[in-house]
Amino acid sequence: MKITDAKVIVCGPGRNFVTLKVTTEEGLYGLGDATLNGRELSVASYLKDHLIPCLIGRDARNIEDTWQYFYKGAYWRRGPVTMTAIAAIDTALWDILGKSVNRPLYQLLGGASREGVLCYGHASGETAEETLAALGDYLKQGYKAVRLQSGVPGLPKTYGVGRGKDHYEPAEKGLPPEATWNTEAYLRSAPELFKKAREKYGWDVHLLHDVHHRLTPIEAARLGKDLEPYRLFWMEDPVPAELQEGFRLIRRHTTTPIAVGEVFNTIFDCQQLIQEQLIDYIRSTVVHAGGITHLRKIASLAEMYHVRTGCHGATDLSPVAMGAALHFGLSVHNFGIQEYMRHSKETEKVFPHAYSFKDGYLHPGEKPGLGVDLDEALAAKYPYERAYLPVNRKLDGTLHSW
Ligand code: CS2
Ligand code: MG
Repeated sequence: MKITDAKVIVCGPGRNFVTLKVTTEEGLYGLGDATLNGRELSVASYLKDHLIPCLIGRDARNIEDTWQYFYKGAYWRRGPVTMTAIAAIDTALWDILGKSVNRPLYQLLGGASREGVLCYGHASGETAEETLAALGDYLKQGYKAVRLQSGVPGLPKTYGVGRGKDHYEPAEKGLPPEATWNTEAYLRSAPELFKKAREKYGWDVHLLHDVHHRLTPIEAARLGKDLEPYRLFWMEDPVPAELQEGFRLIRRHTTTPIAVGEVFNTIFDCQQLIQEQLIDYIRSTVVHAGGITHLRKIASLAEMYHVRTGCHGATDLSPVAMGAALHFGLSVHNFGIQEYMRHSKETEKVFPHAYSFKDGYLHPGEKPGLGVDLDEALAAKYPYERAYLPVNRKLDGTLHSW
């Protein structure tokens, strides 16, 4: 099953995406998401200029060897651009394998371990009241788990709020927008939001929150303690996670579950967090952590330490990544939850897919491989336009994690 062609399709239906399409001598093709929000063209070039010349002629069935070839073969290892490029190749090869035996991918990963993939939506609003109204909408749609993000009093805008009811798109065309941040105002307002949510909607819905890398460990410990009465499903990215041991301090002070990992790209970024049980959910994804092959290895390590998966699923991960995540999530034993930030209508049209949502659960469908396609003619109608994620500054102008 020789690979005879591989091409990179860059398009912008609602937001920018990079997709790899690999074709074999039998005419089978597989897709891989290669989107890295704000740095899309770096991955496109890494694939086009460096990896694809070495991919042509390889046997598409040798997925593990191809992974090792591009990981070890680069000499310069790890990093989001490298691992997203490798992920795209890996995902495309798994897609081809499923198509070659006419089976949905989850059946090649060990079959279904559950009926459906529990997912969470994103309720947000400028105020707590707006956010709670949005939460009510998600409950009406049948969601069992909802992330709450609200504006911070005194700040013009903040992460996770805005851009439409059903989905949130942080990247903006032009140069990076500048946001402002006030930790003290945030630490006062966030617990209030969840207190009101529990008072209004009770305990039958899982509530999640994304701190988005913005606190110090002691501030995160304080937030975790303040949130304990509201029993969150998780507090996400409480601190920047380069210092894995920093989570020991948070763990000493609070039982609020912790989720980390959407910015990780290899098992080494989370090894200590998992082995010391400093986190409860690992959010690494198919598209940014080296593909299905590597994500399975991360999940296996996590399983040993009671850590469950909670894969990232924002709008900047294409339906190709979502499809792959759902096959993985349906099968992996220590599954936790899958993020489901709905894509725009334009995105859905360019990437027709077999996955579906019902009563708070997603299912990848039964189509061979990933069950996701790319309409290249339609994609060509949505050209790429450079866009950046915001940068964030404290009130005194100090640059801060966004
Ligand atoms: C967020 C993302 O979904 C999440 O948990 O952290 O929206 C993140 O900000 C974007 O994926 C960045 O591109
Ligand atoms: Mg996040």
